[in-house]
This record gives sequence, C-alpha cells and structure tokens, in this order.
Amino acid sequence: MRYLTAGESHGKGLAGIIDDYPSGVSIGIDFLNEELARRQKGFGRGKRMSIEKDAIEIISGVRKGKSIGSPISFIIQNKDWCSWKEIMDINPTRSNDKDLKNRLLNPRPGHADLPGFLKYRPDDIRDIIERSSARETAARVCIGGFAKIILKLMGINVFSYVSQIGKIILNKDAVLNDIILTEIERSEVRCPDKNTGKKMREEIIKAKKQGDSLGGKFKVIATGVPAGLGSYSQWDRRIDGRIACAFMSIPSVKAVEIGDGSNVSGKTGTKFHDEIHYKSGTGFYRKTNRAGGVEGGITNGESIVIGAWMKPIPTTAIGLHTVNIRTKKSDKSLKERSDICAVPSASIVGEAVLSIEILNFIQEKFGRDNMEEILENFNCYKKYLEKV
Ligand code: EPS
Repeated sequence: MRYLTAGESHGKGLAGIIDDYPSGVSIGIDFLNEELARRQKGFGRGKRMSIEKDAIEIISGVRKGKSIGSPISFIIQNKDWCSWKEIMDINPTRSNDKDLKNRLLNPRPGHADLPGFLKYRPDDIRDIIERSSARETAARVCIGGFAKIILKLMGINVFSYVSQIGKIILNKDAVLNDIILTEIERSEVRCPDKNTGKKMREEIIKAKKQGDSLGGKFKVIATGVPAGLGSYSQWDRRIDGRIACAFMSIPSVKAVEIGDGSNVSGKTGTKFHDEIHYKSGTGFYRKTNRAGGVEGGITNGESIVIGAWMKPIPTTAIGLHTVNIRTKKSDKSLKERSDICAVPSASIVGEAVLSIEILNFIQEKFGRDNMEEILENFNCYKKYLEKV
C-alpha cells in the first residue's frame, strides 16, 4: 500500500491517494470520521480546531461501501479556507499593497520556514508554512484509518497514550485494559493516569500564560501482531527501520524508541533480552517485552511498542530571535495562530503511521489484491504459528 497526501493548511482542503488497497473491504465512513475527530481533540490545541470539523469525502476506489481494488482517493475540506480565499488564491493576481504588507518575512526557528525559504526561494514564507503545517496529518490519519479497518479484521489493534508533556512525566508504562483505554479516550491529554493528566493540563496552562509552547512524549502499541513480519535480509526490509522512519516523519518528532529504547544500553545481555517460553496451543511466547516486539528486523509475536518524543511547537507568542529574510536585520520570529501543545493529537497520528507500516508488511506476506484471500492466507499462517 503506497500513499500520497496533498494540500495546504489554509487551502481548499487536503487530499490523499492510497494505491494497492485490497478489494472487498467494508469501509466505515463513520469510523474514519471518528479517527479524524480524535486527532482534533486534546487540551492545548489552538483556535483552528474549533473552526474545523474534519470529515472525509471519498472520490474513488470504493463502491457500495466496499473497496474495489483501484486507487482510493479522498478529500477533507478546510472550513477555514473561506477566510483565507484571498490570501490562498490560486489565480495569478497582481501583488498589491495588502499582499506586500501581509508577507511573512521572519522565519520561526524550529519550523521549516528558513530551510524551506533557502530551498524553494519564495518571496513570502507563507509559501513554505502552508504545506509544512501539521495540518497535513489529518490526511495521514484518514489513511491510517483505512489501514486500521483491515488490521481489525485480523485481530490487530493499535492504541496510544501520552506519557509526557513538558516536565510532567507518567512514572510507569500503562497496562492497556478496557478501563485504562476508556480513561485515555476520556482524558483531555490522553494520559492513562488522572493525577498526572491534571498536572499535564496545568503545565499547558502555565506555558500558555508565559507565551510559550510545549513538547512531550507519546507511546503507540500494536497488539495481536503475528511473528514473522519484516526481514533482516536487507536494511530496508527491517520492520523496525520502517516504523522508525514513519514516526520520524510526524511533524515535531525528534526521537523514536522501540521497546526499552535508550534504556537498552545500560543493561547486560542476561538482564535485557526477553527469554523464550513455549506453551502447547499458543506456541512460542515471552514473559517480558523489552525488545518491543521486534528482533532482527522481524516481529516476534509480542506487542509492538513505540515511543516518540516531540519538540515544543515552534510558534510561540513571545517569539524567538530571527533575521528578516529581506532586510537581513534582527527581529522576532513571525507569529501565526498555533497550538500550545499537540502531543495528544500526535499520538493519534502515531497510531495511523504504525497501522500503515504494519499493513504494508501484512500485504507483503499475505497478499495485496483481495481481503478474503489475505484473510485465508493469514489464518492459515496463524494456525502454523500455534502448532509449530
Ligand atoms: C493544524 C492546523 C494548523 C495549526 C497546527 C496544526 O492550523 P492554523 O495554522 O490555521 O492554526 O493549528 O499546525 C502547527 C502547529 C504547525 O506547527 O504547523 C492541524 O490541523 O493539526
């Protein structure tokens, strides 16, 4: 399954194309819209999220509620476009005084503004910030939703939660049962622990008052993933490498861990590795999962556990020292409407990108054409795993 997204943050909308999505999958539009709504939530989001009510409009690849094997394409309208029609006009217009006055010239450190300006040579940084905006992730969450629909049919579920916002850190990993999962979905910061969640909320309020922004960490877990996805045979066939790449492509993510992540280096081999056990009818299993479900670039049958760290949002009310791209004089960085903290939303994007990567490896192993065929192959393989 390949995919592309397009669209500017304040343009008409976002678009997505998914190629190689199997035929015969029932597509629940409500489910896809719920996924979009989950991404829009979260304490610390900016005003934009109260303007938008993201919803998918499928253009192709689905007929009578089922995928037909041809490319799926869709759009998500930007409601806010109505207020930006003039600024985002695609027709040639003679630049007027207003345009000149509105030009963004003071790049924000931490955003794509300066490197984008150097690369694409615009005379207005708006040309850069429109596409580099994290608004693009709405399209990716949709594509992840399509992937999740298939994974669910195979008993694979993907969850996420927030484990850090600013200085507030959840002190232990969440045990994902139904009660905790409900708590995460109810929490404004997607934190499994009420008290920690409260402190995270206060941290966001404090940052807002100070005209500042925050980053943090989120975790994404996939359960029910069979052993045998990915391969050590070539670098780009390692599933952990592909997952890490997908997470690093989420705006603001600066570090990714699989399993125990940076804690792996301090332990001896006998204290770190997950010992192997066997039970008739279940097959091979582990009592610990420090490897995060991947060994040698291949899934080992345990849950895939990913952690991702986000830097603070680069747009701040206070601003940072920068240089005007035209005058080359020192100035404060430009101010755009923005979020104070988007870690809860990023965890939903994390669910999407992990689902997409797992589905890619599922299709590589079990087929890509038709859902019935994929399920037959998958179930046959699961039986082999149980009795091997
Ligand atoms: C976003 C929409 C954007 C930003 C945010 C993500 O909307 P606007 O620019 O109109 O406020 O709120 O983008 C960023 C934080 C960023 O750094 O790019 C969205 O839909 O998620």
